[in-house]
Amino acid sequence: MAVPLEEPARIARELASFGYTADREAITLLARAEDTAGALALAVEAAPEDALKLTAADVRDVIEDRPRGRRDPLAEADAEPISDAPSEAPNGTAEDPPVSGGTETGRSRDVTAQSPVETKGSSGGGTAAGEIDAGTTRESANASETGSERTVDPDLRSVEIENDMTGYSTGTGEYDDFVSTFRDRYERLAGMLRGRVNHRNATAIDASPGGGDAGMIGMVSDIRSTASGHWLVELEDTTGVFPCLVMKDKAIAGAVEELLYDEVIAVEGTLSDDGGILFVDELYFPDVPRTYEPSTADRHVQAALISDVHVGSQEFMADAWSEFASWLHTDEAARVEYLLIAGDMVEGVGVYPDQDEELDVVDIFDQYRTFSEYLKEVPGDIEIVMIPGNHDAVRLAEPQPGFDEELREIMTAHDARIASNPAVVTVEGVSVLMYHGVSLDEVIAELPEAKASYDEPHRAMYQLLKKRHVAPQFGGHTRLAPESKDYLVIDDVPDVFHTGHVHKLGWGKYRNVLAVNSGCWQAQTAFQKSVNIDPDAGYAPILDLDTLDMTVRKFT
Ligand code: D5M
Ligand code: FE
Ligand code: ZN
Repeated sequence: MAVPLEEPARIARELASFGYTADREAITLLARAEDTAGALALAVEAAPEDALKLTAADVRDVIEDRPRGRRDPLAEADAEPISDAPSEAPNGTAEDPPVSGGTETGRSRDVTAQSPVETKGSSGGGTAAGEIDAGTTRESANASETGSERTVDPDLRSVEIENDMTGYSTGTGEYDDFVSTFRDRYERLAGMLRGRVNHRNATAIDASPGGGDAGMIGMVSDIRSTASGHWLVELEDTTGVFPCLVMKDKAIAGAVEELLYDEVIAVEGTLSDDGGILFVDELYFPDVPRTYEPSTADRHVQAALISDVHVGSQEFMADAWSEFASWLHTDEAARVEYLLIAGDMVEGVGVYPDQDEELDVVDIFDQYRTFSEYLKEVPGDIEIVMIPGNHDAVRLAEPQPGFDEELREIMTAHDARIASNPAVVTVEGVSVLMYHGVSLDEVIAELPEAKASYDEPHRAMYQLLKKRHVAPQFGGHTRLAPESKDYLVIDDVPDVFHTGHVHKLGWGKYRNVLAVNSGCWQAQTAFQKSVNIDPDAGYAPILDLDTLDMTVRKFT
């Protein structure tokens, strides 16, 4: 009898019901045991009282009927890889390994494996799914090979989190705090632009006589078209505001279409004879240097980049999630050692009008409890990092601090790392800027279709990289919390930019930076139907940290 693919997830769920997570090795061993249920019960009974996670050693103790008791941590570190362990597994198990890669039913499909370039990228999940459909006929891996591949060496791992403002919020909501936030934004973005133009401040330019060259770095405070169809862009710095005119027939007029309020740019040109206006010849964004070279990991290791799980919604795709979690237990996923979740863990309560009609779990804490149960299906040896989104129970205004103690208590089982939105997570040398993505709605609404659309969310992400700010425009969809520092500035160019929120899958490279919008685990809601949002649900982009290539897997 073939062991169904969901076996590992079923085992993980069963363990979860006893309050345990487990290593992949442990689950593999349980799945292979002749009497899985019996072994599971024994393992749970024998597990050290204070343990949250069952290890392979715990399981081996009961399967091999070794004397029970606390394991020796040193012995565990030296434990044999599990390829050597299941000698008791009859040969028959080779045909039904719980860790088979792909199934006949094609529940997990290798949607596409390509290294996108700046100009191409994906064009949304639907199209991408049609491109390559590998994996559906892949043979199951030989059980005797499985163990060695799934050995995880914690010493090789590294996760560092920067720009995490959790616990450092200073804002009181006073006007003065906004002044500091914007001052900080200006200073830091202006610092990136200083080498490009010969900057003089607004007051100095105002005071200078007409004619001659001038350059200025400023925050966009107004954009108007003139009666004759030119663009009047007002730039503000710490000393004042100065009007800059971009003629409609100049090549740079196209750049005006990309401007958002409150972003910081530099311009250069000539002053009008009366000195009252700057005619712009050049316009610069802080941008990513063209020569940017991303860092990569020193070994072949992968990270799954997901977001928008929306547990608690009637549309949460529990089956797809379990397929994904099961796949993580397979050999094919043996190198997936990190799981990054970019916000909207749960559906939340009262996020949108009439949302309660579509709730499966109505209490917010119960939603996190349920989410935590689903998280336990993920192998216990995968490092998880999560940031909040607009549906999560943290303040809505950005930057959003990471989950508070009460929520952490609920989600302790998997020992996930929790950071603010946004945060920079460096995984084995690869820096991943994680941001939930509420500003993407704004970028898509404001910019022309070709520059940003729901079908190509990564293009909207390119705009944020170009502006070196994750949420430039203030006062629209995106709510900003005043802080002494602007945590939304993209100080250092990341190697990977990971967002979610728009529920559309899309990825591509912008000047060598991989931008990934990761889709969702929620089927179309009534609201989304009413506004024609067709979500890409059940996709898991898998990133090779050593090459920055991506493979997208579909789970249904
Ligand atoms: O956002 C999912 C996507 O759908 C995102 O692009 C916003 C949009 N959305 C969803 N519901 C609404 C309502 N009620 N008003 C406006 N925009 C909406 P998520 O954060 O997952 O809800
Ligand atoms: Fe969402
Ligand atoms: Zn969202």
